[in-house]
Amino acid sequence: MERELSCLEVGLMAMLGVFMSNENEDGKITKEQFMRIMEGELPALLQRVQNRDNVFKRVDENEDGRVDFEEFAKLLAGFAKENYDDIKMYLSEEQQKAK
Ligand SMILES: [Ca+2]
Repeated sequence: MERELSCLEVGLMAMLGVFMSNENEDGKITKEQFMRIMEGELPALLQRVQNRDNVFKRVDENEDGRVDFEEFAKLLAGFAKENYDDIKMYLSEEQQKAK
């Protein structure tokens, strides 16, 4: 029996889908691919940073010059955690607009 995906399932699948559509055969993405994803999918996060190179240095925890899914997921979770209040306000404004 098919059921509709929950909101969080959709969110997780979107996160995985963005990564998977960019990953290479080694299951990782390059710095260039990572920066393209950031520009296209998370422009608000990029706007906040002074030095874009630092974003990559921060996400590439094992310093292999590539981003694996674990590093990518940690970045997104960290972004949500650090910007909890802003995201909450943004979502509530969007909900108001939708009414
Ligand atoms: Ca890495």
